[in-house]
Amino acid sequence: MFPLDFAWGAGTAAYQIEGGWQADGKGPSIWDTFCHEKGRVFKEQNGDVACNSFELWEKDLECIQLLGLTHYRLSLSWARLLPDGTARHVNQKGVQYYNKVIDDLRACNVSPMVTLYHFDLPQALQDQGGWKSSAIATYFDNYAKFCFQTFGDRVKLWITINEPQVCAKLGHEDGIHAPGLKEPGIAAYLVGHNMLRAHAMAWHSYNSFYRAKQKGAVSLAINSDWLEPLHPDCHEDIAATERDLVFTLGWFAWPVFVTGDYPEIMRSAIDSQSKKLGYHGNSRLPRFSKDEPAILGTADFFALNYYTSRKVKPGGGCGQMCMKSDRDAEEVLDPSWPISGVSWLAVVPHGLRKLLQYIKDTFNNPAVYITENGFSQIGPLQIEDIQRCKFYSDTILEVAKAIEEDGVNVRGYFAWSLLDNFEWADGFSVRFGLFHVDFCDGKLSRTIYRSGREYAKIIMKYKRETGAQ
Ligand code: GBH
Repeated sequence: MFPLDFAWGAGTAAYQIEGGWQADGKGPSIWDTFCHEKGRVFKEQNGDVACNSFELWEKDLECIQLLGLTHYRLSLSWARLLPDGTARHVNQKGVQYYNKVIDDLRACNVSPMVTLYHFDLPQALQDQGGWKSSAIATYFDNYAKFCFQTFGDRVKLWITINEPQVCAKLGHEDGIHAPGLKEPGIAAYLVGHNMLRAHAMAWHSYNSFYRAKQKGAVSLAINSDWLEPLHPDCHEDIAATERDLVFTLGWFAWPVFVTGDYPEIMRSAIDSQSKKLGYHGNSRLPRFSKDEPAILGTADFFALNYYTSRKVKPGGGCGQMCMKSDRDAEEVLDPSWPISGVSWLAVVPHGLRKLLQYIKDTFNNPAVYITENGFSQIGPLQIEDIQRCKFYSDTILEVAKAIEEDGVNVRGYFAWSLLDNFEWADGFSVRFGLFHVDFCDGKLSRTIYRSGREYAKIIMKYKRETGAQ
């Protein structure tokens, strides 16, 4: 049984749904720039229009109500609110848009969970070095304070940064996300570091200036696959799994929840690779300064994005300086796991239960929100998406077991995503929505998938059993 006040949600992100990339005074973000360059995204698609939620928000609200969600997770476009990234100039049209979204949600008895940063840095700040620059933490903190001040009377659940690991690695090591940098083995650690500093500063600002009055909670959303040794009895595989977990989950969760610093295994792996490759100088993994706000304790709950699982063995290095070599862990799929529409998403619902248990044991039994979990389709449209129905019912059953049998303090579950949307480098070819969006019909009509109807039933059953509204 899910506890009273359990959050039943679905999520979206500004760049993936809003469109209106230049509407009403919005400044450009790194995703605008990235998509407008040749060869970056599937078929050169972009989020200029996407689901046009900037104009069609009320259609989204209808979808939210049809599902019966208690919570909706959205992200704010930094450059829509502060076009050059700084509070020197506030775009009131942007403020009005989000005020309306938040007020409409509340009028329908749906609580907003708001992400401040979901991959879309204002281009003006990228031009000053972006996440690689130390100054970004203060810019982010100012933006966060502006949002707490402006929306915090009505928003009680905040995510500062979504998936810092993905921004750092895909954006600055692999170059397949904006800003498209390929600086292997160095930039990602620097970016991750500045994201942790930025997150911590924003949490401290909330704690000092807003918490007493607004009484909300702030965290950062950490993505992790569940990882287990390829051969459960093989010591090398066990050690590789531990390293891999530390380089994904531990990189951000360890500093925030356990010690205020990176896991020792991570630093020693990086430093020993540096030595091996003859790289001299400071550790490529930066150190936190004692003069800055502490990182430890800067999360009021654990926000987890879970999609899939992997088996792990040593290896996978690139022979040069890169994160893969540092990590020395190769991930493989278990042939028994079905694959969804995209190759990386093997369907492993029980991996979520195991990961939740691991989080409970490792991070001192925190309150957990599953802030993303979902299933993708490609190829011909199937409104009767039977596979995705099974994915959701199996996964939600695993969450129930984690709560009832393992005693994990899970407080909410957010399906990804409310709508089919702009799936980053995959453009519109990959569909995660509970609602289909027709990107060809000019009206961007939203149509509920069978999985949307099934999710609505699960929520309705919960409401009936608990008497929740
Ligand atoms: C989430 O990340 C994002 O927060 C969300 O915006 C997105 O829509 C959703 O996933 C669905 O993808 O292409 O083989 O290099 C989930 C973590 C990390 C999973 C990057 C996919 C790419 C693997 N993602 N990973 S690959």
